[in-house]
Amino acid sequence: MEEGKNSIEFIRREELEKIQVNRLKKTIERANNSPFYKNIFKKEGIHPEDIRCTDDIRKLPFTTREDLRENFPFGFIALPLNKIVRVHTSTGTTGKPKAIFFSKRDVDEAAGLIARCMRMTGAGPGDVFQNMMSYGLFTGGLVFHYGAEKAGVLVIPAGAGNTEKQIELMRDFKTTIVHITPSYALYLADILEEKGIDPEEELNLRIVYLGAEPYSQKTREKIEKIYGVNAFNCYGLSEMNGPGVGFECPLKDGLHIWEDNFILEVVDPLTGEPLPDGKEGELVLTTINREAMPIIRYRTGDITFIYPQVCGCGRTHRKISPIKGRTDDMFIIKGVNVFPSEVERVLMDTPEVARNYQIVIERERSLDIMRIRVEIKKRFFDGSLEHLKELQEKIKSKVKSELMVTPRVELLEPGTLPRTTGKSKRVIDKRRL
Ligand code: DLL
Repeated sequence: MEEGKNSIEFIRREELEKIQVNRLKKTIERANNSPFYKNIFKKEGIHPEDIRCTDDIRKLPFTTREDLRENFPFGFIALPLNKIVRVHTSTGTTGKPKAIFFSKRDVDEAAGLIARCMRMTGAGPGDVFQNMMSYGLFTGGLVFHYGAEKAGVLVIPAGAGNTEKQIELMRDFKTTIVHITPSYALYLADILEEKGIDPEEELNLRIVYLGAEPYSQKTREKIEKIYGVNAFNCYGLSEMNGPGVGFECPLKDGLHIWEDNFILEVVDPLTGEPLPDGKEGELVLTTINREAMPIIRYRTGDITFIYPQVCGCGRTHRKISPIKGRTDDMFIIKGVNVFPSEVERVLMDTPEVARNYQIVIERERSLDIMRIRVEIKKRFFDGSLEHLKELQEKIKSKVKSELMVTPRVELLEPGTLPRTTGKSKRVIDKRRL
């Protein structure tokens, strides 16, 4: 694969479209070998020749999480089992997991995309990369690991957790890049602070990849400041290989989706109708370069929009905005739609706030109430009661004016809320318990 301006990243749109149409046709042929799609294609009379341009994708039906669950474990595989070399799973909060299968080529192609993302952010031979994502069925560990090796960096397969060891590894091997969830990055910062280690002075970090959960721009800035690094947003989901589906370029304004591997759509979550660029809706993705388990028009549940303009970096693959949240994370308080990430944005913009928070939704006499439990910096917590009351009011009115919902605010001492080394659980919806 050529690198630099002649690489696939900078390909002309017309050429990219041609690749997409050819690969989409091939995907339909392949998918026809899986029990799930064979049945649907037969019922709906779908053939590869129906595809003449990328918009023809709209002739194909959506695939949902329920489809994956109902056809667990082998209903989507399009290759014989003896051609499949790996499985990852993703568990939702309820029910059966989703199983995602990879052929040898799929493993290699997924790694190629990660390597592409890493190079795009300036990583390469000479870098020491510590992967602080969990290894095992979760894709954040292994899938990223293979890609990092392909990018030629020295990989430390640290996995998530075991914070003391992480710090030791970072110091011993002079780690320059880490891949971590934003919540773990903040937790790690707490531990470093407790130990009196100044991350900017005493560690060698220059890049942090933050992904696997939604977070606000303010949280990114906080992490960049604490560690003295450049932090890049990394988006992905197990169903589409795992990490590296969308990744920020050095301009850090939106995430490029690698359109030679995925066809990108944003639809109205209620009607499924395609939305124009710039309009926020649900991201729908189709794999067009996978053989073991093609997935067509997958309803990701993630809320974003496609950037209407071409990126200043010159890459022609379109960008999406950072994921605001999932359709099923959104909660409605007195008729107002609220995403946890919006609450986070307000909190992280408040200087007195420390690094951890939780949103509790409860019902009181048939009214929905949002309670924000937020840790504040020690020196403010130890301040006068009067100041605490003022701060409580300040947060309350900021949330009210930005989100149009009046919350109850509980101020907590740092370290009160549970901390996580993986994906955090920010919302406790007591109405559903
Ligand atoms: O979280 C894959 C991954 C690993 C991505 C490491 C990035 C880094 P799942 O466990 O299947 O896979 O969860 C996928 O997590 O649909 C989003 O809702 C959310 N998500 C992932 N990355 C981001 C991100 C991995 N950068 C689900 N921003 C997705 C916001 C994210 N949400």
